[in-house]
Amino acid sequence: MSRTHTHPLPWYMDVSPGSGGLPPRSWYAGSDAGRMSLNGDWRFRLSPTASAEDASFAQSGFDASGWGTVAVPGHWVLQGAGGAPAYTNVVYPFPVDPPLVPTENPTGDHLLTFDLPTGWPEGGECVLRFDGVESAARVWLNGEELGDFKGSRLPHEFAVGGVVRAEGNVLAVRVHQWSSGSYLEDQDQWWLPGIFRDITLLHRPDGAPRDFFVHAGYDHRAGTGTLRVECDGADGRVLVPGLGVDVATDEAVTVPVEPWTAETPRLYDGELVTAGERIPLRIGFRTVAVEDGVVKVNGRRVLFRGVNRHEFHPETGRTVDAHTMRRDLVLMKRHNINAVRTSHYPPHPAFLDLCDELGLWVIDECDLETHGFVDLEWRNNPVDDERWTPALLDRAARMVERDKNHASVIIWSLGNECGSGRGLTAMAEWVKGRDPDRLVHYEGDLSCKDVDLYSRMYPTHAEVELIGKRAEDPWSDPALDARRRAMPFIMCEYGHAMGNGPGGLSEYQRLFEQYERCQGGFVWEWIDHGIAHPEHGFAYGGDFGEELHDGNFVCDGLLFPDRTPSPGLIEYKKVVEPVRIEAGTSAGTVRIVNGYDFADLGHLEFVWSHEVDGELRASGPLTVPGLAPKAQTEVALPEGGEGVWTVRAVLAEDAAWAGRGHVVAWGQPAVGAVVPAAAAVGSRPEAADGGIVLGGGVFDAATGALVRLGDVPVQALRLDVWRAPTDNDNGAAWQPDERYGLRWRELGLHRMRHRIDAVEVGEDSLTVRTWVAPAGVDTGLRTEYRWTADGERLGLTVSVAPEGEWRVPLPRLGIRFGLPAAYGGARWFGGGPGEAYPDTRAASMLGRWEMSVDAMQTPYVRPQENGARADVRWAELTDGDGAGVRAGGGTPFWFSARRWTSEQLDTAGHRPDLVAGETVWVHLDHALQGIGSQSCGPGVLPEYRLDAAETAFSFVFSPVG
Ligand code: IPT
Repeated sequence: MSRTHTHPLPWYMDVSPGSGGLPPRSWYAGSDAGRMSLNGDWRFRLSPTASAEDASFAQSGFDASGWGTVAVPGHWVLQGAGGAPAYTNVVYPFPVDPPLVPTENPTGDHLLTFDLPTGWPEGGECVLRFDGVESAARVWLNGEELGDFKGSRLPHEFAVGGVVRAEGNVLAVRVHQWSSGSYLEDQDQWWLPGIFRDITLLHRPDGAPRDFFVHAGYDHRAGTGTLRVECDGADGRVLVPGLGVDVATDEAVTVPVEPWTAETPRLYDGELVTAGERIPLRIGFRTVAVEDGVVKVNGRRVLFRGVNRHEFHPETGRTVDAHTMRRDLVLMKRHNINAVRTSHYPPHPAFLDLCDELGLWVIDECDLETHGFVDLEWRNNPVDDERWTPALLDRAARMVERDKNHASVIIWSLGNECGSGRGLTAMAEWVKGRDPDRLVHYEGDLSCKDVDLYSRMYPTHAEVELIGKRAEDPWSDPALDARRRAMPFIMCEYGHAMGNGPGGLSEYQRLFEQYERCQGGFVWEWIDHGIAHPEHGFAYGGDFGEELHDGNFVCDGLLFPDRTPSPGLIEYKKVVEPVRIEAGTSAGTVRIVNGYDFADLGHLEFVWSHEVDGELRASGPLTVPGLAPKAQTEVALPEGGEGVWTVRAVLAEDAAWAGRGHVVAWGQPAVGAVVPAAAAVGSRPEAADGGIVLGGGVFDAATGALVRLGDVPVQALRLDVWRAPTDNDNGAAWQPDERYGLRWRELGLHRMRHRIDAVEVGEDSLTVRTWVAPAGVDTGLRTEYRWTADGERLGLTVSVAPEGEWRVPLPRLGIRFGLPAAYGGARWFGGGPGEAYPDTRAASMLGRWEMSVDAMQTPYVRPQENGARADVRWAELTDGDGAGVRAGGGTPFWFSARRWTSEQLDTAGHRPDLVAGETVWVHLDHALQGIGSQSCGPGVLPEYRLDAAETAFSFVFSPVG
């Protein structure tokens, strides 16, 4: 602990969790006891330091008319009330000297005057509840100090019955941005001080319970549920009309029930009736346990198709309204996500009500992270210092007590990235003692000594496979090793969704399906934390002038900040789809596999469609038996012949999260043969207009450059191997090797020179021989363009031979050319509708697609390579009249088009830096380097590496319209 501190420390710096508050209890909404929201506009004053010990503002009669206002709940730094957001991932934004914090400690004084509503009940007690304040608060009501607290994303309550009055109450809250608690809250996110969750005044009638604990297990053998509601501080009855249950509190009753699962979130409405209060209950019966080395719910192995969710809104930060919470969950359900880790703190409590209702497995994580100590070799880590243990236990209790009555919560997580230590052991022991019916998770201690499951972040596929076989490298202590080896395995984080990507999700999914120990994972993360910004569109680290920051590492979600799904989410939906639809063993059949853990297929309808060259020929319903979980069948498709057959599984009825007809899963059991474009040969090149004319093409005689195709001017058609590096190409600073984004730049692939060695006019061809290489090295690509024609059709074969030493893969291998801006309409037959790369192409559906070039862009918050379409047989770019150019391929190719160059994409820092120019730049790529997940995880798998090798590929161009 601190080498410098003097005694006594001010309250906000000492390690105690707080003083004056009530013990924690469960959170619930909707009882018949009176309540009053204290949300709204509060008077606000910001001071640059915490030293203002003058608490006169808390006294009745204080004149705050000169103060500004802030909205509560909210963060003052996002309301123009002073200060600014700051983003760091691991490093603390202040000198590390626990528990001391800087003198520059922004301090927000909040003041509200309120009257009790008419009809506020007499008698009983009153409780003032804070659902979340960052990072520490001291509270006065009517001049009387109630106490103080730390633990930003946890509830804190004070008894105020003796202080509150009918009229003219003055509630004063002093919030310090920095406190000893900040050392425990070093999560990878914006530092955002303020009263960011609700404040409520609650009436506690005489005879109301202090707390209650709903135990609702399910016996899958008997098909019964056992309900027992422990009640503290009152006796009462538990009523569940739908089950005919009417029992005393603390009494167990066993009845036949439908169990709760994330797939079938059956909740029974009930009521806890006490003399003083009637509390609505929503009861889900389920039992979670580790059996035979796997996590089972209701006796069955579950597979987590999860995401890590931070609370985030681009305007309001961690103040997330009810509509947005529901929207997150609806989006998750629509994308086949069945699990949430509440990284890295308990969410707004109402979020868990929605998880119960809509059906998500939840890992509820405690508000605890001390990651910044890693760079100090974990010296003075609070989780291994017993002086901090009371604060850790307080945090554990505030989470467990608050959230214990949720069916959706099946795992408690002690926190994130704290290293290891005695404090964590103490937390785990306390949690187990209080709630033996759930599992305990913590990833940061590889010994797994305190937990029920083995959890890792960002391991490679190869390591996951070893773990799946229970053949991982042994842990140093044999007893702990044996214990860990017998545990189930999850990845609490994987698939780092920063920028373009993540790649390699399908390969992980195969491992989860192959090894029962591998029970899935949680993609990092749900949403980009880009803050709405007038100049930058969405801001990230550094945009507010932070001294230390981690750039756009805060934008690594499956949703863009405005909650538009990114291609990563579309990919994840397909990879984790709960029904597999694939080619059957014999032609003309489709295999359907039910991959749900609990649900049969009764809630789905199946539809087939048949297309030829992208044109719909026929479609209709497909009868599929209501397969039990894990069962499969093969079904014959109707007669119909060649072409693309697509089968979709759609919701048969409206669900709470999507309407009837919503596509849950799809497959293309037959995709037809690839028909390469017929060769364009036979025409003779001729000299004309100072150039060379070959079929529909006009070339510059000196350089051999194509200048016109039919009526369409063409610019700078040539070999292109560069892409604006993605975040995954660049890799994270701590990645030891293979950071290709950097190595490509070192080699100079972004500044290739094209030397023309020969322009040869032949009998029926025009050949241009070139050397493509960066300055300063003798490594390059011998490149030959061979043009042929057949009437208006123009053929191009590009032959590439690498020479010299190529130690890096190529970003891409293809051609790029420019068309005038008018050619901004795209149509293609190939994969779509969205972006795809070699290792992110599961969701790419073969068909005919049409959209503007503008719509083909994926708006990553930090611009980077994007927008490729996979497996393209032909593509057209046309103007408003439908006239333009068509390109077909010898083999399917990758197609992208944009109104800026890769170089401009590369230099842009934010979306608004990309400005449409006079040219549409078209890329037709023979091959692309994969994406991987190296911005925080493993790189590109070997099969998706684009090594430089001798290659030839061809296209046929023809005019359209
Ligand atoms: C891991 C963190 O747990 C998570 O909060 C986030 O920072 C993520 O990485 C990357 O975005 S820790 C990392 C150093 C492996």
